[in-house]
Amino acid sequence: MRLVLLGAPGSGKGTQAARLKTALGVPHISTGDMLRAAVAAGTAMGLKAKAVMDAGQLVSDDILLGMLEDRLAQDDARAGFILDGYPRNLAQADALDQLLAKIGQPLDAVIKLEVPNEAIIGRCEIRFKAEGRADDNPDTVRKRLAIYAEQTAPVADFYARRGKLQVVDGVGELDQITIRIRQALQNEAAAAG
Ligand code: B4P
Repeated sequence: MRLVLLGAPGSGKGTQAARLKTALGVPHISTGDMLRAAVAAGTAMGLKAKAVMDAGQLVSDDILLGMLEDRLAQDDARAGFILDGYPRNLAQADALDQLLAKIGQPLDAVIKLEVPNEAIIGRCEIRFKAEGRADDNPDTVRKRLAIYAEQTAPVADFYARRGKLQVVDGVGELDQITIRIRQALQNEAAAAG
């Protein structure tokens, strides 16, 4: 299974990917987690990314593509993957298409988690208080939501035009949302024959 999870920051992509990876038997590849690991390791790239992430902006497409290419080349990704946080703009969507064509691993499904902005701001505020992630600060979350609307929302249209997009309600109990996603994947598989 090669799956992309789309959705606004804080829509629960990472939360759901962590639950789905065992059931689907594929790794959860989160570009946000990879960037945070680079920040924690203090690499040159991590230091550069930190300021951009803390400000709620998107890290450069070149850095992300290189990182993703290396990750997809690892053995465990041969069985497939759940991609969380990538693509975040149309240039990344094009780059992903080309990369997957090059390695002969086209996407099976794209799921978008839909959550109203007010709920997202509330979730991130809870995490900000619990974990102190700078980009969960309410003002920064609003900035991230604006960037999402401007740059990432068109990515959903990009996949919808190809008949690949399934939209799932991301509000409710975690178990319920996981069930909705798995149902959407079954629908996609049935439609693909
Ligand atoms: P990400 O790590 O992708 O951060 P996110 O969007 O906040 O995570 P997600 O949607 O997975 O939400 P989560 O499950 O954690 O990106 C961080 C930054 O990295 C970006 O701003 C950018 O700077 C950079 N970056 C990453 N990828 C990039 C790319 N491709 N290009 C450029 N830059 C990139 O859930 C959020 C919270 O909600 C959690 O606390 C969770 O417990 C809670 N929650 C989840 N589901 C819930 C539910 N159903 N009900 C209530 N709470 C829920």
